[in-house]
Amino acid sequence: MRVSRLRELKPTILKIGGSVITDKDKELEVRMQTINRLAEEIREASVQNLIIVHGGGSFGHPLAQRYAITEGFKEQTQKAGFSETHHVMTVLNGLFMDALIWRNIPAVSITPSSCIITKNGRIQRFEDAPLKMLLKMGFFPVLYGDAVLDSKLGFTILSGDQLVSMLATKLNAERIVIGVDVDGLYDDDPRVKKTAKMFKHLTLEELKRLESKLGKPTTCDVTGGMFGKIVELLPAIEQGIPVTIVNATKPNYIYKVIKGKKVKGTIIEKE
Ligand code: IP8
Repeated sequence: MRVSRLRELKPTILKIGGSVITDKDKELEVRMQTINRLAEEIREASVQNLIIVHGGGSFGHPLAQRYAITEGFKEQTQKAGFSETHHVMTVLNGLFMDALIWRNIPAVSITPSSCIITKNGRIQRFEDAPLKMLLKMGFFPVLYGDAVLDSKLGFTILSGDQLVSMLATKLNAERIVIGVDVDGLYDDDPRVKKTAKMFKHLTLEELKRLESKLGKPTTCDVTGGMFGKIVELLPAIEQGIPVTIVNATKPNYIYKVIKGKKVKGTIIEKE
């Protein structure tokens, strides 16, 4: 079959937060059971045109913070830190890939640091041909937040959320699903404040008004936690791509949401 004649459906972009697949309180602590369960849910949902992006959790973030990778290249000692940060992300990605591939999911890992260059932390160049071809052929590309080269800073950290937003706008995605470790988007951190209220539905305008009130991260997260996540998604929402935020630590939530079924969570739409 000619590749040019293969499917051209709009993709769904699924982000699995680092706090779901790792224990953010313990460095390099993977939650393998959760990864296996999520892989099982993705297999059972058997959807087409899915791009998966995962975060760094207790793999990428502590190292990135220790070596100040986000701030850019200032001294030679950071070089080992850049390599280590990128390496631990490939290790976490490998564990995720194991879980997907051994379940016969045609997932293929795309290493962001090999196809993306940022400028002052924002994506400047992205070689998207392999990703587009993988999608056309029915593979599931899997990407992740990574330590990447930066044309102004030397290097920096690229969050999975900036990646999700860029992919969604570039490929005009059908929707974005964000799997986190809380039930949705709250007006305060629900793990700290019991009175925090969850939003079921928000329009772009409502979200912009709320921006300043969204919770700042309480554990080590060099890319801004929930606040950073949502701000990154604004361009995609502006383009009319809906975002659903759900609790991926709860069994079957990811399965249901990618199947298009209703689950508890926050939906953010342009209007
Ligand atoms: O967890 C950051 O990605 P995120 C990845 O999606 C690293 O913010 C290397 C810290």
